[in-house]
Amino acid sequence: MNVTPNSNRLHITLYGRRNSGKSSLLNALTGQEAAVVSPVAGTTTDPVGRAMEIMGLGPCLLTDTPGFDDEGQLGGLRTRETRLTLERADVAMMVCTPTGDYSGELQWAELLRDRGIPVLWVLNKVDLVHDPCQASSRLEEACGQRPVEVSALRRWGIDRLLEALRSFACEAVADEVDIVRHLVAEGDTVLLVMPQDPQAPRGRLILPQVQTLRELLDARCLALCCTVEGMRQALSSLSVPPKLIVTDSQAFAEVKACKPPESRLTSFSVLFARHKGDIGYYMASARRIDELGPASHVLIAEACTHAPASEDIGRVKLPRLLRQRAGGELCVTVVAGKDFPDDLSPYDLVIHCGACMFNRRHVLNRIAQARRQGVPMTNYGIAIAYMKGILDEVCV
Ligand SMILES: Nc1nc2c(ncn2[C@@H]2O[C@H](COP(=O)(O)OP(=O)(O)O)[C@@H](O)[C@H]2O)c(=O)[nH]1
Ligand SMILES: [Mg+2]
Repeated sequence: MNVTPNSNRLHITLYGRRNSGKSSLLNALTGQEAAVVSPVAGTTTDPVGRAMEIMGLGPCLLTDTPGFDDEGQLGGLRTRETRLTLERADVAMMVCTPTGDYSGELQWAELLRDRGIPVLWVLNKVDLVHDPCQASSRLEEACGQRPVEVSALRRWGIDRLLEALRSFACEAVADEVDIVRHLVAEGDTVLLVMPQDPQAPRGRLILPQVQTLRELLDARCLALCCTVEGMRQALSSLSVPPKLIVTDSQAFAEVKACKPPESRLTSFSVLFARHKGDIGYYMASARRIDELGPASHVLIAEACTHAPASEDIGRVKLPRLLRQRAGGELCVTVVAGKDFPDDLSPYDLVIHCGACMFNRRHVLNRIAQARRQGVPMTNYGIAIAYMKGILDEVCV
């Protein structure tokens, strides 16, 4: 896999009125004519993401949105799409022009503030005014932040904007959580048990394995990889037992049975539940599985709308395990993609997929929603680990 998936990119989203120059600015920032630009209000009809590397920030996803002031029935639908991007934006850019009273921008900024999304204010179209400084001051008075002055059309101020974005976004990046680093020290040996069964993709490793390996190398650890069958041989090739063993959950019992007592044990799903979500809430919520009975209602939420592999976990394996536990036909509802309900109160438990297609912010927003509504929420890996009795035996 040579390309960073969007879920691992910092999500920077451009908001503003129609015609403020959001699409033009996206093109100027990425140096591509990726987004359609026109003087016709409402040209951008869907949020469009463009991947780019920003020096000092790393892999980013810049998202262009339809104007938040879009009108009519179609406009309403577009605004709804724009609203949905609020769930995954790490950083927002508010694209303004020198004219207008900024009341719409301020209202939108309020929504961003409610969600804790930092907003970088940008004053576009400064080529149209005699005194950009005065125009900036007027916007600053309204929004309380000195905007970055640019002209997307003439490509003025783009480097300055990237510089501002770099320092500004560091706040959001600091929020990132490591995968395995917190469990190891420099020089530790770590054994990774990775079954390569027929479900594994051909010719490559899956992303959690690759990412874990990369972090171990960055942490100056020695990483030794093996399959379940090769584990004993791997252990005997070492002069001291590994500090940590990370296994695929499905091999947990076998790995536990032959692990040296000194080695700590964890699983990829547990590491990624922590990396991607709120492990404390997930673990506490998984214990609520014990309270489920035949009258309970469980919501299973998948990030992807078409993922055959997770489909059979979400639609077959998990419901079966839950029904066995609950001792009856408990009600299971499966939703996918954007169809996560606003109201979670009908459910006794939410079980989310591993969300490899979502960024951390998106998952945390869903967890925050469940928390606010007093509904327990866990994920596939943690729920299965709990039902298999693994959860109390792993280090997190
Ligand atoms: N003069 C000037 N026009 C611009 C600038 N940026 C965008 N425009 C024009 O404004 C119109 C709307 O731009 P667009 O990027 O489609 O706006 P969006 O609706 O916010 O995506 C187009 O005609 C652009 O050429 C700028 O910096 N200066
Ligand atoms: Mg546009």
